[in-house]
Amino acid sequence: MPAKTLLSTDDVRDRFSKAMSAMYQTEVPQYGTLLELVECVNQETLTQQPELHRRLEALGELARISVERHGAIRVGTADELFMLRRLFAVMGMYPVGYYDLSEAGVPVHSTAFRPIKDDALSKNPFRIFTSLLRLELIENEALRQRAEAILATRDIFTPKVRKLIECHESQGGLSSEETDQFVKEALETFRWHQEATVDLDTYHALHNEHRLIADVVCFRGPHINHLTPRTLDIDEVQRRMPGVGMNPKAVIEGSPWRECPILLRQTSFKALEESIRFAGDAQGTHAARFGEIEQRGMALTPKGRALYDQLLNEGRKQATGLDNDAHQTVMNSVFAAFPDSDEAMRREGLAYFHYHLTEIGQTAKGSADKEMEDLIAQELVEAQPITYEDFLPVSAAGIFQSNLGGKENEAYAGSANRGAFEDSLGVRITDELSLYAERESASKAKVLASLQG
Ligand code: OOG
Ligand code: NI
Repeated sequence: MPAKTLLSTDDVRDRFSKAMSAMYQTEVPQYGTLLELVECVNQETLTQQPELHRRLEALGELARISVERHGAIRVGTADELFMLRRLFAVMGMYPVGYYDLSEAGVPVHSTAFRPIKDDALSKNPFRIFTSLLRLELIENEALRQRAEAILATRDIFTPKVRKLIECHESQGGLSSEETDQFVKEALETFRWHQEATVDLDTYHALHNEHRLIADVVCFRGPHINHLTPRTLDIDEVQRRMPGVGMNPKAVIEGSPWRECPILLRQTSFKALEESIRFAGDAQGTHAARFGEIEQRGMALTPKGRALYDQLLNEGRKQATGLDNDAHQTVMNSVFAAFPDSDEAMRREGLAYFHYHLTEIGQTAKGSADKEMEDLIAQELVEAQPITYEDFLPVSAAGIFQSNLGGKENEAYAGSANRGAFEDSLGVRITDELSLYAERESASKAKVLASLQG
């Protein structure tokens, strides 16, 4: 029998992300409207800004933007997280970054499953921000045990998806047909359910402790709670949202508009109140799902991030209670202290860059002993900013709170536990900063090696 042809994990991820986007469009029609708006603004932006077009093309990002999405889910137990890690590996998605959301008053900690290699990212950078509920942070012993008991009875995976995950692990991949089955079965885990698994009283008891606990515990599975397209002009999308019937949150989170965007700017529309049938036939509602958009910029070094955090906190203090226009004006003046050119950020070590030879550089030899800045000045080498591929949920806690409608619970803060999270996952988490730093230093080494000869 001829050997089976296996698809690359990139193809599996690409098929899955498209299927998930289609499912979410039928579940939340406003998401479809948001996709259209973002696509339209992106096309206009690329036409109006040829320099941005060139830059994205050079970064290998032009093609991926129209398929680029991130989603978010929340699970309840270590076993669920362990199995999800295996499920995402089928799609070439691995845990990157540890996020302690207790800092934002939310009883979860999280990672992002995402592709890691450059070619995988440029094919489809689909990411799923995945949070694990931390019942140990609930002080009410009886409530905690009730939540644990409820979670212990559910299985969020279909028997078929479990088989296909094992099949991927033993064969080293899936065939095209197996991939189609996998996509169909895996989607079941993330589907919305209009029926809760608990009665209304239990829902209220959990909801009173924290809305997110009810969201995780009371349903059959970890419904996808948003899917976020990437926009090239978030200010414009925010402006146009009311015109297509969407009510955006008050302000855009993150830095203000910049010539050279950094990290992430995000905004969203509020969670929908959806009707739910509870056990015992009671009707009620639950708000979980919302819409979000983001604009991505350069990945910052620890030095750049420290400056960003400092300015963001300062700006937020000054802008409390202002509308978006006034908020952005305040942020603009505060962020004037953050250099806004590739060159300045590179010289000051604020952002990560990918170095490569220019056409002249490719024919030049014997310049390897020069300083990188001299090679750039002589146009032998070019430095391109590296795009931030990760998340900032704690500095965008505004998104979290406005969508959870939530009270923050300060009692949760200060309880990061990366080790426990990794034990549940069953693997170590990759540190996101080390990925950017390695990419930068590998590109430098390659440039210098070619100039050696
Ligand atoms: C996840 C929120 C994190 C983002 O864009 O920072 C996130 C959640 O609400 O479960 O998606
Ligand atoms: Ni998000």
